[in-house]
Amino acid sequence: MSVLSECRFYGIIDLGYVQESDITHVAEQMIEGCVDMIQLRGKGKSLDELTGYAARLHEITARSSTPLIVNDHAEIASRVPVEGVHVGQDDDSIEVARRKAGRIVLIGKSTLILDQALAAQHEGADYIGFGPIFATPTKPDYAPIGLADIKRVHADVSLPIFCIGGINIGNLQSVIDAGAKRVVMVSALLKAHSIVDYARCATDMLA
Ligand code: TZP
Ligand code: MG
Repeated sequence: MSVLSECRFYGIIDLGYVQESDITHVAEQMIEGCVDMIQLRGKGKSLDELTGYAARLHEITARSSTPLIVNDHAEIASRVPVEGVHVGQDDDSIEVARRKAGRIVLIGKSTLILDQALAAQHEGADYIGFGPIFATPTKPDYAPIGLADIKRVHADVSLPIFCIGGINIGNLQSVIDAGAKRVVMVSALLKAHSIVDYARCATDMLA
């Protein structure tokens, strides 16, 4: 598995943007573009559906040892050899997610403010998402937090921190300049004319 500490660019395959029939092709393009880590996010999909998608994706990601993380449902990790699970503030606790996975996996947690980031570290997360930094159609109900706290969260939290939310190639430099070392992209990457080229550009900027 790629070492989490070396992962800088995290791509999410969100089924709100990608047809189920395209997920493996999208994963292949992300990997060709040097995405370090991939998440499967499928709001509203059943556990059985997501388990099937995760199994298909893992056949692809395993070839390049790209960690595959599943969103929300730790049970999937007990059925498919994914490398990790991502939970939000309203999902299972990290302890419960670890129990449901039933084996050692990476667990990431979404955080919106510094206190949540510190709490996630205390709770035993392996990494955190921090944001939404900018307004995003992918999570429209959340107010963006802006760039101001990025330096502070990096000073106070020792886990890998992935800034997320409304990030694209056009604003990525401002996020890096604000102190980010790692970012997540969803819609910008998935809607790119060439996922491969877009990912390569982002990974170059984060190198
Ligand atoms: N968590 C915080 S913002 C966000 C998630 C899942 C959505 C990010 O999506 P996009 O399209 O990169 O703004
Ligand atoms: Mg969630």
